[in-house]
Order: sequence, then structure tokens, then C-alpha cells
Amino acid sequence: MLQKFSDIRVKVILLGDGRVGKTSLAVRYIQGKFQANYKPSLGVDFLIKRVTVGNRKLRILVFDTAGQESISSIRKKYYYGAHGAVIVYDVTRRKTFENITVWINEVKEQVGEIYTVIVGNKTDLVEEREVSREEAEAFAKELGADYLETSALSGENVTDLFQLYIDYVLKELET
Ligand code: G3D
Ligand code: MG
Repeated sequence: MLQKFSDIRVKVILLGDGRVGKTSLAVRYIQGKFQANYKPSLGVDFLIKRVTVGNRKLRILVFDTAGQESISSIRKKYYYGAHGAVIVYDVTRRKTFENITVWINEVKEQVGEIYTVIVGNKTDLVEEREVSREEAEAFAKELGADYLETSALSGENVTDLFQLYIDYVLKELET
């Protein structure tokens, strides 16, 4: 039987330095839990979540990379058809914040302008923080990106993060 309404596809790609929490955020969103030892197979991997908004059915595809954060090794197919990029840094490691520009340039090079949210992850590690929210927010604003802080461990803001992409795609469909 033909399906009258096909699912709306939302492809989100996760970028950022190694160990900032990309896989943990994907797993937290898709499976609703924090899994400390989750190790996906090497290469490009994606997780799918089915979401219903009103009478619309969506398939959220979260693309994650494992062990290939070095830019040169990321494959084109990772970016293909992406609706949005999440650039994650670790609020306890300043270097990962400084590298955001590298990731922004990579996205521009691969797919041009795309909806981008900068995410400061690991907010639960309050004592170890090296980048303030104010500084990161100002930086994101300069880049024209949205900004959000998350903890894959506590789950703070993780659903909200992916909801931003859902809202974005639904809005695009209406215009
Ligand atoms: P990556 O996919 O960006 O490389 P991972 O990062 O998701 O593999 O996470 C790297 C490490 O950070 C993991 O530690 C993971 O458990 C931890 N981590 C991820 N998100 C958070 C968070 O929000 N808070 C805290 N406290 N830790 C987090 P291990 O030691 O398990 O390898
Ligand atoms: Mg990973």
C-alpha cells in the first residue's frame, strides 16, 4: 500500500573535537540515557528517532563520527543532505572551544550556509569549567549561530537541542 504521507526527514550532523560528548549526546537523545561506555563502530554512524509533532511524523537522523574527528578523514557523505550542524565543545576544555572556528569553516566548505547550533557540553562539571556561558554566547552571536549548553550526563537541554532542528525544518516547510 502506498503511504499517503511520508516521514519528514531531519538530518543533523554532530561535529566537534574528540571526547567533547558527541556520541553521548546522540545516545542520550535517541535512547534517553547516559551510557558511559557506548562505543559505536568506527566511521560514520547514525541513530534514528521517530518523532510526531501534531499530525506530522518525523524521522530524526543523528549522524555521529567515531575516531575520525581529524577533519581530513571525514567523508563527504557525512554532510550530504544535512539540515543542520551541531558543533559541540566541552566547557571544561578551552581548546575545544577555540577549535569551533575550525569546525565552522569545515561546514562552510562542505555544505555552505546551514543552520548551526553551538553547544557547550558537560555543564554538570561545574568546578572544572573553563569557558563562561557569556563568552560562548557572545561568540556564537558573532558567528550567527544559536547557542545552547547541555549535559549528556544529566540530560539537561538535550531534547531541546534536537527540537531546535525539528522546529527549523518544520518552519522551512511552511515557507
Ligand atoms: P565524543 O563522541 O565527542 O568523542 P563521547 O565524546 O561521547 O565519547 O564522550 C567522551 C567522554 O566524556 C566520555 O567519557 C563520556 O562519558 C564523557 N561525557 C560525555 N558527555 C558528558 C557530560 O555531559 N558530562 C560528563 N561529566 N561527562 C560526559 P568516558 O570516560 O566514559 O570515555
Ligand atoms: Mg564519539
